[in-house]
Amino acid sequence: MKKLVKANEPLVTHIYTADPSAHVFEGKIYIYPSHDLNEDVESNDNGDQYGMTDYHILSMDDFNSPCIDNGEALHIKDVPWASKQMWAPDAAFKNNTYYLFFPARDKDGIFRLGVATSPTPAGPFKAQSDYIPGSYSIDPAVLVDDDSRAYVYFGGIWGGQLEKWQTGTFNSEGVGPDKAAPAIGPRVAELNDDMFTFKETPQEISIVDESGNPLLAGDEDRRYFEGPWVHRYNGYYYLSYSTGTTHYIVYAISKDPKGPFIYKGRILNPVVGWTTHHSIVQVEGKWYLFYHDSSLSGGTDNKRCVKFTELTYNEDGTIETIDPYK
Ligand code: FUB
Repeated sequence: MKKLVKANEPLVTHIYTADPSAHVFEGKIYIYPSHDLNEDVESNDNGDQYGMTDYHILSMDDFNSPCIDNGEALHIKDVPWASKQMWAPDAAFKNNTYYLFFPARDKDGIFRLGVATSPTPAGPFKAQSDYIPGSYSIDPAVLVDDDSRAYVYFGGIWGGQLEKWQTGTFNSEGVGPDKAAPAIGPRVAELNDDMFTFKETPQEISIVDESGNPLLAGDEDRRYFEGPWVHRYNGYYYLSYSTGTTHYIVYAISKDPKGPFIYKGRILNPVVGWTTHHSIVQVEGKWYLFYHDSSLSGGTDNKRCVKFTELTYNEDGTIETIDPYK
């Protein structure tokens, strides 16, 4: 008998999983995670310890069912342009097709974003022969809006290389701004109808405080680090992300999918392990946070496990902060 899923417990324990992007497709819950390798690598700020080579898609009929591993959905050997490090993916449905968006390093060691397609949500997925032209950095998250326009949000500093793209082209010597200067923001680009190409040059998203001032690079409790996710609630776009060095998942809201976004608060307190990464999904009228920690490996940064918990909105549209261990 397969074990039923429980809140705040690993969805699966036979493999390490991270960076969960959850969606409801065809009446079931599908989770698109990274597949962490069971290997011992010393951690560094470049993220070399995250050497993933494939994706496995998880699914469950509902929150009273077992979580199924649907097997290998895409391997790096079948991605002609990629060399290593298949990091946080996401999926979207449009044109009667499922699209898997994923980052990996190209043959020059530069992170790019790729797309793969499948007629079914669990795959297997077939990769496009090249990465999205003009794409860079990591952690793509795709929002298909009510009007069917699709936007990809992406980017991460440090190992995610955003510091090296501040001029619009790759500068291997690029460093982050001074602490008192505006922080580097995530990027957004609308996708063309084919979902394989950008409709425009990616724009930097501005995240501001309640007075309209940009969050500063030294404001590590609030500034953007990596792992964007955008969902809609009550007419607002909610952009949530990891603060990296301070290990929070926080959020900011806007009436416009491209921002500026106004910082609102914390969604998730720090988890076991260095990274924190999440997604937010509505299932049968309730809202859920999918996240990961390193509890399954006793705290090893690159051996993580995906979990979920319920997420609560207050009447004013703010989100209650979740403590994952209380
Ligand atoms: O899983 C590799 C990287 O770690 C992801 O791309 C980041 O968001 C962080 O979770």
